[in-house]
Amino acid sequence: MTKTTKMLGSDAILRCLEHEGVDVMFGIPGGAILPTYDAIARGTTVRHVLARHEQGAGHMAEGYARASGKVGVAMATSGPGATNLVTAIADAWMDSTPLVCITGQVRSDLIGTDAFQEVDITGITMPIVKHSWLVQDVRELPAVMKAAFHVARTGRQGPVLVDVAKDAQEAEIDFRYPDDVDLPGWKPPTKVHRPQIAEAARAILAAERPVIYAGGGVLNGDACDELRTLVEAADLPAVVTLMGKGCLPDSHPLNYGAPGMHGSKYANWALNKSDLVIAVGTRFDDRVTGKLSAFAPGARVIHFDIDAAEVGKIRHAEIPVVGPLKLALAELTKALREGGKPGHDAWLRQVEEWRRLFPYRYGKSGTMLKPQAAIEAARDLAASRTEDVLWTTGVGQHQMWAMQYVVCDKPRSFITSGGLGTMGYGIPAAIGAKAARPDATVVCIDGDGCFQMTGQELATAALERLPIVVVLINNGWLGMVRQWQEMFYAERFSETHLTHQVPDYAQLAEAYGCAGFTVRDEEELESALEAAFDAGRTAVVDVHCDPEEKCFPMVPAGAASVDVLEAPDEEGAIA
Ligand SMILES: Cc1ncc(C[n+]2csc(CCOP(=O)(O)OP(=O)(O)O)c2C)c(N)n1
Repeated sequence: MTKTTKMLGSDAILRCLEHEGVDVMFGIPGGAILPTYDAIARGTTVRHVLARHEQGAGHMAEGYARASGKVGVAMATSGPGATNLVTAIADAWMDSTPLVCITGQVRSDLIGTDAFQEVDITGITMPIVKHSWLVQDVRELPAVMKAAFHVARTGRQGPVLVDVAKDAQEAEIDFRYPDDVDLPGWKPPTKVHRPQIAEAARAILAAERPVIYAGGGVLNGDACDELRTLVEAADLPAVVTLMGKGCLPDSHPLNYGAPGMHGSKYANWALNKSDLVIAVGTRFDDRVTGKLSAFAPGARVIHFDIDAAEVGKIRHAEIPVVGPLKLALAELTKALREGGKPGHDAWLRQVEEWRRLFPYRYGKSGTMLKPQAAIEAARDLAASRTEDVLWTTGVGQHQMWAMQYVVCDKPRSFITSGGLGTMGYGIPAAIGAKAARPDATVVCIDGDGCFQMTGQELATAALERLPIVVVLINNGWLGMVRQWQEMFYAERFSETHLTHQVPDYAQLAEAYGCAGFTVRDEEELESALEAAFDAGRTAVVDVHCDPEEKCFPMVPAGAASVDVLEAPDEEGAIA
């Protein structure tokens, strides 16, 4: 008989986290989770980072997970604490980010009575978790916690929820952490089907215009080295989605960057004019495909994914390959090497020519600083100081400009909210990333609208000594919405004006114990950024930017993604 130790359920939760190798968790206490916070006071090796809002705690756990490759842990109380976590859980669900969220629940005899701070959080989150548990019997806790981590990190990763009744936290248990999980219904694939690999290799060797379309699954599947080897072995041009950024070095000559609504014309053309799309860990999101019936009309599709449910969900795959990407890509490279040299040189020259003809560009004239220039300056300054930079973003124009202009040559160096598009993601995700990788320089490219959703987490960054640099692209507007109103709603700017001045972000930063800088023109930019990078504490650089600058290229919603609107030329004409 293996040894057990008598303890309270609350202590058992922490022992489970320790067994899982968790070093940091993020949360806020409250009534129903108080016993577990009391256990934290009794002692644990897990560092607890006190957030200012549970949404922040959730995004911190996400940032931690994406920066480290480990499971992120967030903790909250019942009722409003739990509902405040919902946005982060949904975000993690959409972007396949592994999270274990632990919430306190009211006492089991009160469940269903509309007790104070009771919500059915397992019910509320049902469609946005991989799995959830409501623990009312303390004896279930160790197996549930073991299963929670297993489900979050295996197969297609994602969030799980463990809701623990207060009396279960207070009850005594003979604790032993199980060695194995017993989940007969959860069997993610561990192998790939060899004949499918052989067919994929034949298709690639026969193709005239093949293109790799790589997504966030490559990062989650730890298959970045294998992707690079494949790309180089078969000279395959690759486009990489927003969520995949960094899975292949941005500066690799065969990396053509992001396709989609604000991707380059050359990436969209490479994808749409190909005769073979090799999709790897990506899900044919509507922001990439545009009008689906017009997407890559002449292409056959090979679709590699760990999740069988993704294959054929949006676009039929002639050659489906379900299994771990690391293994699948390695096998594919082997098969290709045995099959001879692919002959698509003319296609490679064509794609390269498109890149030469249609680079990302923006007009530099005008009196106000261009947001792209601010991002380029932050990128160049960061690169001149260290190779270990992690970028996070909010959601909006600044996010798309960050995608276009930041260069990420390492996996897990670009952390953003893709699927849910959650404004306010950037600052807390940066704090979580800093907790995961304390030696890295963590820079959040944020928007002024986004900043105001989760900016209170600057207090967390300051007091928990998790210094980040926030480069605030302050255009005084909810810029991305303004852009749509200008282009598609006859310039009726309905409820999108924020102003550059309120709040005064530099003063706000100082009020939170951070360094604050305001940049009103180009001359001030470099010195302010330098001072922020050198501050030795969290710093906010409030960069007042041109409110009228629009994000191009752009594929209007519902248009074919081959029909890319380029930035206006110097005469102002949109091509
Ligand atoms: C929580 C949330 N609310 C609303 C939106 C819709 N939305 C998308 S981008 C955007 C504007 C973002 O403004 P800002 O942070 O200033 O960034 P900018 O586009 O100006 O760079 C809004 C309101 C959203 N994505 N998320």
